[in-house]
Amino acid sequence: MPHNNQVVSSVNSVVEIDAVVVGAGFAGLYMLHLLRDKLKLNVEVYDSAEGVGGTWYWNRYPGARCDIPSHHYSYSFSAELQQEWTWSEKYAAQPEILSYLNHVAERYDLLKDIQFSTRVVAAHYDATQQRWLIETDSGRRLSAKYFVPAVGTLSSANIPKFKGHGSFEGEVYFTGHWPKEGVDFTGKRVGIIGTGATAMQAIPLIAEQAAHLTVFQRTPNFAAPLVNEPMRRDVDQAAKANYPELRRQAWETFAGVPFDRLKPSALEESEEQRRAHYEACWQDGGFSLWIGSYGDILFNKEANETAAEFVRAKIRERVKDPVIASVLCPPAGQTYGTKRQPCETNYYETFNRQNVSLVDIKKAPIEEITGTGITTAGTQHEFDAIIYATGFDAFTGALFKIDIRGRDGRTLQEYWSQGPRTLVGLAAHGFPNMFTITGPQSPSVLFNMPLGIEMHCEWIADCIEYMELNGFGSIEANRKDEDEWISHVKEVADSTLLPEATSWYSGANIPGKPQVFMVYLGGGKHYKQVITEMADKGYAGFKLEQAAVADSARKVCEAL
Ligand code: FAD
Ligand code: N01
Repeated sequence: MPHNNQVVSSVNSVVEIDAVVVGAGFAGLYMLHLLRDKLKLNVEVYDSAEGVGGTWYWNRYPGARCDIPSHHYSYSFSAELQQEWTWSEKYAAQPEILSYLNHVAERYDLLKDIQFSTRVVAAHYDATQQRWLIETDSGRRLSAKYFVPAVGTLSSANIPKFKGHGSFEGEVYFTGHWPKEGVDFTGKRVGIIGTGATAMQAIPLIAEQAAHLTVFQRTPNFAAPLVNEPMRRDVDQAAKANYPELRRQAWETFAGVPFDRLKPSALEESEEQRRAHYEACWQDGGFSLWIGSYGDILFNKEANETAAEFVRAKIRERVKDPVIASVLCPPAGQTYGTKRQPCETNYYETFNRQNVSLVDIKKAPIEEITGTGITTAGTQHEFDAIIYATGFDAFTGALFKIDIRGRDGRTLQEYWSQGPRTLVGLAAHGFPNMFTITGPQSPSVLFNMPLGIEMHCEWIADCIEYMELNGFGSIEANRKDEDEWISHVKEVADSTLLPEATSWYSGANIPGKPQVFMVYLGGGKHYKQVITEMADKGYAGFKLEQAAVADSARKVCEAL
């Protein structure tokens, strides 16, 4: 993409619209609906996928499903939508969530404004025009007042480049780009790298099919059972009769999902009481143990260790071979739940199968990918297929793949070279009229994401409406307010145990990535109050400039 002045001078080939949204997942779909159908703006959405769904379009690996109950892992903005959609399982699987998002796209007639199989490659801000100049890989060039990269926090795959990368002659799969038609592993020798939430969902199902499955584990993980079940009619009816209350309760909690067993402190109870309480949470399943058991386990190491030891005992109970169990057990000193707790179904029992083996690559690291398999510390493992379940370059990966340049041509990558810099996770100084959704330094991945996405999309739409009705041409986060927000995010994070973990929350999974804790841990409810108050005060913390040129978006909004 040429520099700003050149783009302006070759304006003939540039399509003028009000807003460009990148991504057609939960965020992009709702953003389109609000900007187009509520504000009546002229909006185009782009996604490199062939269809809607985002996460749920790409992650088609066996076992992919949500870890928040389906009634919560869904949009709340429409009572009708809530009533007409019936989930078939307590925790919906990928195909069902994808069907749901397709239903939403059709119901709100969104597809006609989404260009699929098209990647946005560049977005440059032109301060004179107060517009973004955006380019796609199909060569389409757009001038838009607003740029909303709804590109997803977990959409850019982390694919480690081991020695010999690319030389394996068998089948290679990436969980985050799983083939649409599925994969049949029957009779095959399969190797899987990674033991995060993704791998833990896939491993039990692949093991049932493959001739042999070898799991390469670097760091053992604390997981708890999901306890999924077919949707009970009474549960569905109760949810549908009480959706507003269900959502209200969700907003009262830290992570946007209600749990009714939460007690203040693990240390205030006897060992016996604690064990019984952990057991009840374990039986509830999902995140009940993690964020629904005791309020202090993510703040106090001693309290945390009680939960950690409870999970270790469960692993030892479920895995028959004590040597394998010891490799699967996170060692003393590794805190529980400071990485997102994976939810599993038969994961640990899978290691009791004869056709499954575990390789501890912390002890014997992967040396090389060869034409026929993987070499670890001198041992060659032969495979027909290798699966990378190695996670994501979270928060910044997908944004950095776009050549985003703000004022004076400064790239987002340069501005964030020491870690993300945002005001409330929605905007960055030097990047006017650009809004991120569930971006770094917002509650993001530590809050029920559809609810968090709705909160952000509604805030952005309200902000745009305010700008248009008041004749503003640009809105930009103040550097000083950004500094204060970043300090606040750090201060809150440092009061917990989470920054201590080597996790993708801090960028620790990506070699060379600055390690900064990227999630706001003040809770969704408090955060919502903060951003609402900013808006109520005329977007306190932001600098608003009058429009330099008359624009169509304003006329449309004024006509409403
Ligand atoms: P995404 O769904 O990631 O969509 C982003 C879209 O942007 C993608 O389709 C991508 O192709 C597109 N895109 C990116 N860059 C470009 C570009 N340059 N040009 C064009 N298109 C581009 N969260 C929960 O709260 N609960 C859960 O249970 C849960 N389960 C999850 C399970 C898995 C396997 C994963 C990976 C994540 C899960 N998450 C969960 C997080 C999940 O990512 C969010 O809940 C939500 O789906 C994110 O929606 P989104 O629209 O923000 O981003
Ligand atoms: O990714 P991860 P994920 N050499 O980063 C290993 C959501 N999600 O896709 O731990 C060897 O957690 C890495 O090892 P280590 C959820 O938010 C939700 O599993 O870094 N191994 C780890 O074992 C989740 O937290 C669900 O030592 C390497 C694994 O690969 C997030 O997505 C399901 C390596 C990656 O684990 C990410 O989960 C799935 C290397 N170079 C995902 N690099 C639900 O249940 C990485 N690894 C809803």
